[in-house]
Amino acid sequence: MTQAEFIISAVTERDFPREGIPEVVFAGRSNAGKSSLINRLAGDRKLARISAMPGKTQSINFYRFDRRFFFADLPGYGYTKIGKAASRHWKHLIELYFRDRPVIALAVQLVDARMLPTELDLELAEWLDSLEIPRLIVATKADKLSHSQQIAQSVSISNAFGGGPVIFTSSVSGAGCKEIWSRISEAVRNR
Ligand SMILES: Nc1nc2c(ncn2[C@@H]2O[C@H](COP(=O)(O)OP(=O)(O)OP(=O)(O)O)[C@@H](O)[C@H]2O)c(=O)[nH]1
Ligand SMILES: [Mg+2]
Repeated sequence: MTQAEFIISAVTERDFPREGIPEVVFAGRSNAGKSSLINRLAGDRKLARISAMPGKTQSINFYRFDRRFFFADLPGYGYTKIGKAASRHWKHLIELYFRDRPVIALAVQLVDARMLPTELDLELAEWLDSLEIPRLIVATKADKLSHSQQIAQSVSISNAFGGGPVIFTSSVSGAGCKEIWSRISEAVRNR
């Protein structure tokens, strides 16, 4: 696997990369495990910063794999303590990002394997569908559940999103990462 490098922490649309190569975006609630999964997939623990403080990151962090594609780590949503102004800024930035980014090959939507998707998770899924951005549901922190709990949650999470596959993953054990990479490679190839 190729080495990934941090490119930019985008705070306005002017910061978005312009290479025109495909992008895989990681979205989900604050603390869902986006940055941890990116690090695990990249095989580099220090690539994306893991927040001790949820909701602190208000920027979109871009990582590049060779000159072939980007990972975009979105700031998490649903964290109540960030305040109205920051929350507005977040929404605006994300909207700009999704509206005007034809390079997006896949949106990896992360949900905590132990919970049910929230209203915001479902809203995001609907929005991605309306923009015709392909999405992949990934349930994180699978290491916290037994096998039978995973099976039960897999059904509940899938149903909440209106059906479709859910990949269970763990940034601790690496479970599910091979499957996620294969979906990413396919999406990037077909972009
Ligand atoms: N046990 C376990 N813990 C995890 C896993 N993935 C993430 N965590 C923990 O969950 C917390 C949040 O992880 P992050 O990767 O920072 O989550 P995030 O979605 O990037 O959070 P924001 O940047 O605030 O939106 C950290 O304490 C991680 O160590 C996992 O697969 N298993
Ligand atoms: Mg993060």
